[in-house]
Amino acid sequence: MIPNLLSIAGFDPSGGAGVAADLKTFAALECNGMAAITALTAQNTQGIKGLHVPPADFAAAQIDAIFEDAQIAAVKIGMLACGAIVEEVAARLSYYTPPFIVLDPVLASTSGEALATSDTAAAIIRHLFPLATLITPNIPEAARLSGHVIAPDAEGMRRAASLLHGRGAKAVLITGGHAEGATSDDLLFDGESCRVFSTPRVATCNTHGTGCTLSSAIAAFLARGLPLAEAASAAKTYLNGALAASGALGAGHGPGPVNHFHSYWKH
Ligand code: PXL
Repeated sequence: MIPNLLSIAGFDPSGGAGVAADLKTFAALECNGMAAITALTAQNTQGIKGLHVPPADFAAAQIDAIFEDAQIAAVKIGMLACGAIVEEVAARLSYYTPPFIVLDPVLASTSGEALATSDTAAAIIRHLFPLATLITPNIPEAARLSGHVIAPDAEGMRRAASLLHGRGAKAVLITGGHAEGATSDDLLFDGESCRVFSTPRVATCNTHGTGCTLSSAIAAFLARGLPLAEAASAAKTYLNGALAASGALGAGHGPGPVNHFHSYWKH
């Protein structure tokens, strides 16, 4: 059976980030995608123009509609917009207990615009850290969630992972896109050991939605039966290919999307 995956995230009309990126990633990795939308953004590749957040009980109603009808193999969580939605999502997932939950703790857009109210980070730590199989913060998100300054280097990433594990996350993948160097290194810490996944850094400005794509790819590989470290490694390889092929897409004037279907689209 093809696994069903659920993305709980925001909508980006330019298709580069949020549920659109998640659904493309699920499809490219041979999973059947579904989505519960927690926020509508008005945005293009150049920035966010507006934000509409539905009532938290409407986010919950979408999640109920899916779980009442389908067997879900894994959930990916992205933008949640406010503490009330975090609490509803946590309550619904505690009730339905899907096998895997990959949490990308989105607090701001790639260009730094706020995508969540100030109560969101604390609510994520309190209500979602205990439920998540894995959290996938980048360095700025790890700094916000840990309350510490995190150096954008290997030592800083190790410290961030340990701090967030100490705050209740079962496993932490700190993504290294914001660090520097010839390689992009992601660090996985499961409370016992650390592993680093390294790919050559791709020289492109088409990095919109990379965090969404990586976390969705990990959810897809977990649903397909890979152990956590193998799923993180395979997801990084997939994202690297999507970044390397992103130049073929001319989606706007700002930082564009990655090419999710790079291994299928040959013409
Ligand atoms: O990349 C983070 C992100 C997540 N979700 C939505 C977004 C963005 C960044 O712009 O728009 C909906």
